[in-house]
Amino acid sequence: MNRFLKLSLMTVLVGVLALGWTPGSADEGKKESTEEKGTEKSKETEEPEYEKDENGKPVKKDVYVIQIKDHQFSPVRIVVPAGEKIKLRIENLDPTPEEFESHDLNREKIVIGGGKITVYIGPLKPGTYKYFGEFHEDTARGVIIAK
Ligand SMILES: [Cu+2]
Repeated sequence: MNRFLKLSLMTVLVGVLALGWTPGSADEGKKESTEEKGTEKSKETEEPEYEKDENGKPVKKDVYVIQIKDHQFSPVRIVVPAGEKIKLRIENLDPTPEEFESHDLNREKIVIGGGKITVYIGPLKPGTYKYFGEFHEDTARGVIIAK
């Protein structure tokens, strides 16, 4: 993405922030994901739940959470099922913005400081897919392995 576009996006995001985003949502996000997993477990015997992605295609409700802290991704390596649409949630615990970017997955999306985004990927062929944080490329690197 070019610098000008990035700056414009950031300005819009800061505007949204000023209008009503409340701090501490990174923490809430973590709780939420724990609860989701808990719910999921109690429904183990039922059919898997689906929701729709931005194109209206069904995607499994499981969420894979990747956090950014000190300009590093955690976990650095996640394993996801091949052949399925995957929902990723990227949570930025740093106060500075980062851009989740992957040439292998053809995705790039900014995460504001303290914010979180959802990225849908797949269905993936089995293999290793690299991603990085474009704003801190030296330290922010990770892989998604589809099996
Ligand atoms: Cu970019």
